[in-house]
Amino acid sequence: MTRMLVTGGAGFIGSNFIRYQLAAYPALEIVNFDKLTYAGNLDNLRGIDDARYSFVRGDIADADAIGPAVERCDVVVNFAAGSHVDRSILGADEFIETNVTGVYNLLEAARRHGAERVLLVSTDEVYGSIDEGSFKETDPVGPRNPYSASKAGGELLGLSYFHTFGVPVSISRGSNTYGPYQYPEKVLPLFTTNAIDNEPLPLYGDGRNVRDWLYVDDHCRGLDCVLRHGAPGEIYNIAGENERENIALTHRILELTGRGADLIRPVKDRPGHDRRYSIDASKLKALGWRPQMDWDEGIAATVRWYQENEWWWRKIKSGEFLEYYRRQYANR
Ligand code: NAD
Ligand code: TDX
Repeated sequence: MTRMLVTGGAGFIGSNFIRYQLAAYPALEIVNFDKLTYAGNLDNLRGIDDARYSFVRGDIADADAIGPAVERCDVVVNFAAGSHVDRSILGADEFIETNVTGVYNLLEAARRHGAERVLLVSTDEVYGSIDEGSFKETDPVGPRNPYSASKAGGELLGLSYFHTFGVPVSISRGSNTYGPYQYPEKVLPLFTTNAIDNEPLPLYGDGRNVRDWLYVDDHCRGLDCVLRHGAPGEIYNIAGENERENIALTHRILELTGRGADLIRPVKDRPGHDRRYSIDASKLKALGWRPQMDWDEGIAATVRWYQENEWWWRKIKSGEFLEYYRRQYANR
């Protein structure tokens, strides 16, 4: 593996992954191919000054653009996606375009070029909700919102390209990820930055939905383990092993920002809101990976990062974001 194409590398997890790979593998070259949608942000990569790293602006849904980028590389890691459930409920067009058609274009290019490995970065949400126990990779998918359905569609195409054409596709299913550089539409950075500004925290429904929180560095190490030790045609869960109710997460953010519970604003629930996500990561753990970040330390470090990096999120929380925020939360 000498040259890696990272698609969607200007987003949250992709940018953390690029930093990690450049630091861990001195001989590796990385091409970051990103459309720079509202969620793509070159500030996420600020400070990377390395001849082994290059950026190409492009759309994976454009077959003519992604083909040559895939040809330049040996390995493809796809992060590019519409990634926010609430936006997929407001309108799913871009989710189908990127998460299904875009992934299809990547697979076609990888098939033509004979790529060494394709890693499709996917999500625990494809399983749907589980009241008790944890999903294993052998369980059927049951996505319940347009975002997760589009991610499941991309995955299934990937597996079909493995079985039909022998394209060496692996799939990862990560839990809710948190850490620096996460776009503040997702609950953790949204609530943290709202709390810093003494603004209400819009908590959906009864606040008892459960998510499994995975620190971004643990997610990146998990992806690296799948790439280097996982098998083509296989799926790997990447769990944080750290399940929390949203209300508990909210109180922790308030504590860390020195705000009171009066900022909590219960609002109408998300349609089709999955109650609980839980995955079993035994398969990846058997390859030597495990989540390392302790929750108390991880959430404290993350909240501190948003407190210390207002330069990063204040720009974002103006412009397009305000329009989205009004649409999503006004009169809710
Ligand atoms: P993000 O929204 O922060 O970043 C997505 C990136 O993809 C952005 O840089 C955007 O510009 C780019 N992009 C979007 N459409 C594109 C297109 N058509 N062509 C090229 N680039 C495009 O997302 P994230 O939270 O970093 O998630 C990355 C991946 O990980 C996604 O595939 C997501 O489904 C998956 N995932 C996310 C989480 C999570 O909690 N955030 C958990 C599990 C899996
Ligand atoms: O304003 C909010 N209020 C609220 O109560 C928002 C934005 C969210 N929530 C709740 C909904 C969920 O139960 O918080 C929980 C987390 O919500 P999100 O941050 O939107 O994440 P989620 O819907 O769980 O999906 C995330 O995890 C899986 C990522 O966005 C996906 O990209 C990933 O695949």
